Amino acid sequence: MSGVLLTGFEPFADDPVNPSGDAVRLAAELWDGPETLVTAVLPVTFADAGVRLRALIAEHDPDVVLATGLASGRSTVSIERVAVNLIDASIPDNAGAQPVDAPCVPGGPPAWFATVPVKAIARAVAAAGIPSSLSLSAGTYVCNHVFSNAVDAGRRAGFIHVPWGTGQAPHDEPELPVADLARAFVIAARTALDVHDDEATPGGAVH
Ligand code: PCA
Repeated sequence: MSGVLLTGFEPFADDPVNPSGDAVRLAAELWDGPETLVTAVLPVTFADAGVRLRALIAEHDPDVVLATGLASGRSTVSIERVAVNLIDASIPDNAGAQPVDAPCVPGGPPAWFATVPVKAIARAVAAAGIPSSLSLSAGTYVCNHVFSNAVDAGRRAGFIHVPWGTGQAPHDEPELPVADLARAFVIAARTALDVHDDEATPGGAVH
């Protein structure tokens, strides 16, 4: 197909909701093409999440794969730049597995860069009035595992971490409206389809 595979995640860590899954469902309603947008909500398990993503890629043959997940505590829509080939789970996944120091993709490289235009996406999201930033680590849990598999699958692939949706945060973590998260996903998908060469603007950090 010509288009985008957009994924979010189910709830995990005993939380009743996951804003990434909610926003992906809403993004499917907002999308007005012309390319196809296929959405899915992935399980938060090391055994199944990467396998399911690769099956969706094989089934739909998308040009772009955008995976998304919750990063509790972050205040911006974070466009991830680096997938590291490392699982080191600080909490059990939804199947009770807690692998330590295992590769996401056995035999793969130490890390991959996102292959979508991360700076163009971050700027386009911010231009829509939604707080956005670049991030250098997607962690070593299931999100990074899916990000690694997405890039390794050879598509233009990226990962977006989001804050809690408004009214969802279990403590006093930062929140953004789920409608804004969904809009950010639509903008990211549109930008990833349209922009092939990323912007050469400073986006790094001193530390
Ligand atoms: N966030 C977790 C896994 C699922 C999700 O939404 C993570 O950042 O790895």
